[in-house]
Amino acid sequence: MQRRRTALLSLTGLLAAALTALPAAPAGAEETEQVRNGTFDTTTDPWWTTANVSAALTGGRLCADVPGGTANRWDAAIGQNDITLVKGDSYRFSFAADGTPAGQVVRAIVGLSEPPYDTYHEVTPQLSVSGDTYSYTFTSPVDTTKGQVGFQLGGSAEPWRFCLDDVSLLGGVPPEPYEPDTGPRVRVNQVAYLPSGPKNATLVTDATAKLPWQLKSGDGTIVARGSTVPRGVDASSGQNVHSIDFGAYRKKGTGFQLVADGETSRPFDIDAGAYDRLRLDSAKYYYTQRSGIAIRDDLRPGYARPAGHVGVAPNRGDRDVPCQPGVCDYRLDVSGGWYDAGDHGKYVVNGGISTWELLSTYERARHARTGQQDKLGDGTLAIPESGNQVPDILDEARWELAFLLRMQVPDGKPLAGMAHHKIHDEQWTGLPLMPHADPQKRELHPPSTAATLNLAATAAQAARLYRSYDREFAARTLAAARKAWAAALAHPDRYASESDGIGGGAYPDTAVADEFYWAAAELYLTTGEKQFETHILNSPVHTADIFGPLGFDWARTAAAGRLDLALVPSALPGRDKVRQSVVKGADRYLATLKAHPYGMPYAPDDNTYDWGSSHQVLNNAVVLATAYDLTGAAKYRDGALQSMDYILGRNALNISYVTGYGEVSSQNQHARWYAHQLDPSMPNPPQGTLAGGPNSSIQDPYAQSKLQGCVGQFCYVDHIESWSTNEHTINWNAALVRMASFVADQG
Ligand code: 9MR
Repeated sequence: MQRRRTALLSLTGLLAAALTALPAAPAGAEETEQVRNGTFDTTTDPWWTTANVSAALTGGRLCADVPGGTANRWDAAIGQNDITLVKGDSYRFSFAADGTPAGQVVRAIVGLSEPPYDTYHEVTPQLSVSGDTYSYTFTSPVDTTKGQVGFQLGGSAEPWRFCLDDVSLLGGVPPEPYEPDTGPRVRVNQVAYLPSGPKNATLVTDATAKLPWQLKSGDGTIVARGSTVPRGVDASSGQNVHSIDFGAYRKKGTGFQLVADGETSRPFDIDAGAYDRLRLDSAKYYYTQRSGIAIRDDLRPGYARPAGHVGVAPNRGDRDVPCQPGVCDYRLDVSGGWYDAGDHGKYVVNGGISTWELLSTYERARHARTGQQDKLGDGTLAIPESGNQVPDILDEARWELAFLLRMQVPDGKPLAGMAHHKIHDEQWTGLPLMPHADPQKRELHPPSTAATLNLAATAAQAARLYRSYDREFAARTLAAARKAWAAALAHPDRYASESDGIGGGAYPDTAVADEFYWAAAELYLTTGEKQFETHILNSPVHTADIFGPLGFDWARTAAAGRLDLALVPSALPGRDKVRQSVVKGADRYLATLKAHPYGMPYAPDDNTYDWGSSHQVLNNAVVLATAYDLTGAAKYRDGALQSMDYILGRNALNISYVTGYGEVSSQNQHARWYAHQLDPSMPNPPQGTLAGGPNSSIQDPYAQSKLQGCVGQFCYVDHIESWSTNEHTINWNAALVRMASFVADQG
């Protein structure tokens, strides 16, 4: 798909912490007020209210009675339209407000007054009874004369009173420079290194000659020393850096710190225990993503919620869902499955790769020398099915598989056997919004070849993995996979439209040779049949060099087939070559990692970090881990282990991208029901949730207002509004489950 690329600054000197070269306010720019009558001296014009809000002048302010019992913030609102915004200009948005009784919140936005009602800036402060003044600066990502300043007041159970004054949107103000707090310049894995594993760190410094370093144990004793290795300017961050290798130290302990250049790192452990926890937490993430079932507080304290999309008002439910107009004449029960991410959409493309990576975590454990199957076995994940004698990881994946099966076009209908690409809301919803409170109409989108092959691949894989637990389910999945395969062959070029991105993500993919290859591989490994073997051997994908810098993901699925053909025993002719191709791919990632002063197996072309880069780092590490599983060579294992350091804090921002792991971690991921940053009564994402991570294209307005000109690793901000750098998704967490399991197994 075409992506807009931002021009990257080329930085030569040291940029220790700062990153952004923000455009200065144009010389002589005048500050101009965009809001009319923000002071309410004699009238409330031209402000409007929704019909359920009664507003009037009260002592030179606007005061409003807000009804209780509305569902969404925007169900009761006050606003002003026809606001002009200029792309790239900075604005100061300020107002004074109070709310009675205490505890009420207002969602104050600057956005578009017409569909699709984009929001360019939003805040949701909790109001006091005595009143406060609020002020924020942001940069407009668009040119429009249809802007809106809005105060959204809905969502409260009880009626309340809101008063407003001195509303201002001042154009031509200088942009507020954004400087992330990157803490100490010694960058480490803030969670843990394995006692027997590699131990590397990165020092940000302007020194060009080597420097001494010391390792301190929890009680402050110096337990090891050495010298840094100067590495010059790192392209991925623009920083001058040194690397530190303290792998010779192998004793277990907690609270270690690394000291160099007068800086002391954040603390870390030398111990494998954290990875046992991370394996479980990253896999537990899926239960709270489930649609169609109430989340139990006894299983996830603090995360209980009613079942989403089961047809209880205001939900319209996923049990009887029509197609988009003109797409089909039937309705389907497509309840269940996992919500994709921070949104309420459910997508077969993306559901597929996510299911595959969870199943492959389980399957790897069965075949690899260090695999420990019981670690995600029955009773490990605290899910409703725990105790049913089936490994919990299989129970969790089955929740999604059941949904994928429901997305298949029924017999007798046009395109029977294909899978609908996705089901989601008719329009994008705002944040926060609990799944059960989503009032939107839900629709099935057209079947696609890619979705059909995602179904074929995962259902075929399921057939071999569930056979010993549930023969009937295994037979059902295999039959569905065969049917999907035949339907994809009959309709090999039905592509999801790139522009079908209203109300949900598009997940467009017009290159499906890799999905055909993956599905053939899974069907072959399950059945051993000649027809699938022939497809594999004739596919150009089989011998193509598929281990590129960005790694595999929902759109690039060839690796899913290749890794399974390499790892799962079969009689495939030329299987040795398949295994060698994985090792060759791993050699390349190892070379990238060795050349990288932050020790990452990830160096995208033009330093353009992709959407969800943190999972791409992990998926490249999966190739390294698989090379270790195939060969037993320690260098691949060490490469895979070292990749985890970047995710857990050894990076330019000094942040762990996994919630709850490390002293400073991502915690405000874009999420409709973990929206703590917008509504203090809601939780943050559960521990073990991976953030998408740096994304050079910064597609969302919030990131655009903070990160213009960012370099690689710096294109990230831990803010709920930054959906292009800071979302969480089922496919990204699957890569974390896969790697956390591998690392834990090496302990
Ligand atoms: O992860 C997806 C990324 O690779 C795409 O470039 C992007 C645009 O199509 O969409 C991302 O996926 C989002 C999906 O469309 C909707 N749910 C949230 C996903 C993560 O942001």
